[in-house]
This record gives sequence, C-alpha cells and structure tokens, in this order.
Amino acid sequence: MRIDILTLFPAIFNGPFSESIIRRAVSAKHVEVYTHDIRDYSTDKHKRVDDYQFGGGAGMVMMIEPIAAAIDDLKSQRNYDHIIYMTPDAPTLNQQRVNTLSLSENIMILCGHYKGIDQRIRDHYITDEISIGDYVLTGGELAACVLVDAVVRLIPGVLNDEESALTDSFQDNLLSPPIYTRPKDFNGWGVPEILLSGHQAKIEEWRMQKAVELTKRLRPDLLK
Ligand code: 6GU
Repeated sequence: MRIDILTLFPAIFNGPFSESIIRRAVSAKHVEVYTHDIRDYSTDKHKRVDDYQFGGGAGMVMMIEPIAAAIDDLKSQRNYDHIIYMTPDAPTLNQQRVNTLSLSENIMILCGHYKGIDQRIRDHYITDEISIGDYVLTGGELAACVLVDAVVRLIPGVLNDEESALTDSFQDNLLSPPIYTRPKDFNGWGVPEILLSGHQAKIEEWRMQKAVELTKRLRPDLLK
C-alpha cells in the first residue's frame, strides 16, 4: 500500500510514524507513506495558501489552486482507490471503514486547516470524508495519523500472531474483555479464577460474557 498525505504541516507526521509498529511496517516495505507540503504547490509569489471566504465570516479558507495542483500532480502518477478529506463535518471513522481502506493499493489523505477547504475540492476531487469524533482539532493532521495507524496495522504481515487484529475490540462490534498477566496476586488484588483454570471453552465463554456485559454498559450503541 502507498499513502500520500497532503498537508500544510508535514513535520507533524515525523513523530507518530517513526515509532513502534508503523515504523516497522514502513521499514519492512508493507507500506510507503509520503507527506507533501501543499505550500510547495502555491504559484503565488508570497506562497499564499489561504484566503478570505466569499460572503464574509470569520476564519480563512484553504485556496483551491494549490490543493488542486497537488492532487492533479499525484493523480497523474498513479490511480487512487480513495481520496480522503479529514474534516470534523463528516461521518465518524469506525473499524468497518478502516477494514475497507486497508484493502486499498493507493490512498491519498488531504488534511484541512483554518476554517477548511474550498467546497469545490470536496465536490470534484474527494471520494471519502472522515471525522475521528465529535470534537474539533486545529487541523486534520492528528486525525490523519489516527487513520493511518488504524489502517496500516491491518495490512497483512504488519502484525505478528501475538499482535493479531482478529481479537480487537470492534472487529465484532464488542469491546474487549478484561485481561491479566503475572503475578496472580498483586498487593492482594487477584485474578478471576476461571482464567487460571485451564478450561479453554469455559474461559472463552467467560470472555464473551464479559465483552457483552461491558459493551451493554459502556457502548450500548454498538449492539444496535
Ligand atoms: Cl478529521 N479534523 C479536525 N480538524 N477536527 C476533527 C477531525 C478532523 N475529526 C474530529 N475532529
């Protein structure tokens, strides 16, 4: 998979992508991730990328020309399965969406800033719009990091057996049951007996029961 990220702040991505599983996935060539500075596509002599909105109102809008030039440049080099715009005014990301995106060959992610982007980019270039929750971030970059992390870990070969995604919370619309490791007793705090019993079928039954119980209590919306 190849992921191209269009942003005004490419340096934001340096940290998140240079640690842990994402770093390993890039090193092992399971995924290529490139950031592109939208400002490099500005033809304005002051390298402007934002402008006042028609009709007035607070906040600047990202200009259409540099974004269009950046997307056209990338599209001339390969086909994209998804051209995604990260914005709070969009459907919320969920595991089902992540699963679908993880099957892509090439995806492009556009990060908005200021008030957002000129609507004509959304109308004519964008194939998917994604929010990561009902709160507002200063820009789409951190949301894009979240999306990339969630997608990359599902690419075959990225996770090993111990890290397997098959038992993730949400893969079956259930939260994960509680987990424990050694010691059996920590300051008098024990571990559920069933997990020490060796009865695998009973253990799985317990885990399912806990998962359903937790989901009912904390996220009843997932069971609908
Ligand atoms: Cl994708 N962008 C911004 N700016 N804020 C958000 C978001 C995205 N998702 C939730 N809040």
